[in-house]
Amino acid sequence: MKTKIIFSFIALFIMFKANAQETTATIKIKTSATCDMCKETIEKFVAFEKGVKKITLDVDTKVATVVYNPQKTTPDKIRLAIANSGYDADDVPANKKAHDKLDDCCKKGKVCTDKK
Ligand SMILES: [Cu+2]
Repeated sequence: MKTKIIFSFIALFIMFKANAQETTATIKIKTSATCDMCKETIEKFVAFEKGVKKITLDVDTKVATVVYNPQKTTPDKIRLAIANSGYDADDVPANKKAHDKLDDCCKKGKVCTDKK
């Protein structure tokens, strides 16, 4: 009897989880990325963020399109993750320490056209 109850709880939990994973939302975040290296840095960093399913950054427009699970993360958290990778994200300024570690050409105010 007890195990039956536990099993139905587990089944419910799995169903709930499966449902939760299906919900996705998409946001576009303007970043301070300037080249393909910036793109790689941001994409790699944010891809590991909890709840983020997919991130693609368009270098030309500097806009990152992020597909995420709204039950696991929020746009604010994603912006913060981008900021922590060293780049501005909408109105969230880049984390200074992370920004200082970036390659010279990827720093704010610089443009590295040769690395494209
Ligand atoms: Cu760069």
